[in-house]
Amino acid sequence: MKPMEVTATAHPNIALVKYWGKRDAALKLPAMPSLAVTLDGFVTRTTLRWGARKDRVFLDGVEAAPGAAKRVLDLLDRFDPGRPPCEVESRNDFPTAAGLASSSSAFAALALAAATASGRGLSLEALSVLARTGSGSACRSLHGGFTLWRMGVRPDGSDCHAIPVEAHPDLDLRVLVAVVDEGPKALSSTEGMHRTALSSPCYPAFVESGEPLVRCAAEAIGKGDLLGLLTFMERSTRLMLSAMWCSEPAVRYLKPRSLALIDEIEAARGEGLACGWTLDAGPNVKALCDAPSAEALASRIRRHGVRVHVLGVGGPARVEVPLARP
Ligand code: 2P0
Repeated sequence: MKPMEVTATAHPNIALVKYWGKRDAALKLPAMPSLAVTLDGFVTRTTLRWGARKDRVFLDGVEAAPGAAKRVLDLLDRFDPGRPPCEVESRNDFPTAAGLASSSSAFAALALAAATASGRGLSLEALSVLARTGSGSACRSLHGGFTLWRMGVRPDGSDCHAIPVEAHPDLDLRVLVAVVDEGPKALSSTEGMHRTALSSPCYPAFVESGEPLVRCAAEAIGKGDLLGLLTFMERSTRLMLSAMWCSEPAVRYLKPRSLALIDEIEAARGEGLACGWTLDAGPNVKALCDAPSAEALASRIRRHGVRVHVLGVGGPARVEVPLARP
């Protein structure tokens, strides 16, 4: 068989209504629906050699530890159980495993590269299902813009994938990523959400909030109602953080500076900027705002001594077309 090399890119996505807990850990089926925005500016670029000498995985230039490599190779097996040996090289242009959704773009790019290299003509929905089995939130990064991850009802997860959410043309959002700490987190999302689901008395309240908050947030996006969207995003975030904190032992990713930034963003809103905050599985704070507020908000956040990335809404995952040789 002739070796084939494919390169795919994907952007990470940030949840506006959160996923934190599974109803089926092996298939990565969530216990709640979620809604996210894909970010431009940050990108994962993955090259897959389908038909190499042996299986090898490199993440950001370094050979992956056996656990991480297995997660990658297991996904390739799902595309083709009889596949040839493969080499994977994946690079992020932003910090990995720091609560910046790096696994969402990594597994979306890998799934797209694998679909192309294996020659399987898959619908975007089927691709989203397969990306999900690599990392849950990856199913939302195949699309650009806003996406809704449906829970689905089938036990095999074949209807549990992301779908696009149409945004009002006037909704011109910016996402500010304030980097409080870019080191890898001590507790993985997979373990943190498992512990939360098993031990937190606040977890049921968070799970119940998912469906109505997704519906309200999707409506707000369709109407271009930014203030409504910010309200639903902050509510979902607070419910997730409460569920995390009430776990045994507590799941806590926040740092004092994260709280100072929340204060700053709320103060800016009090003074008239259209903005709100969210956090994920890490101490880094993300602020959502309209385009005209972005620079003023970024400079307020920088006063706290943190680096800020000002990002827009990103496009879908893509296969890079190789340049024709002369
Ligand atoms: C989300 N996060 O909705 C939530 C909010 C973090 C906080 O999805 O176990 O890497 O691979 O499905 O997708 C991070 O968890 O976890 C995440 P797995 P994933 O974006």
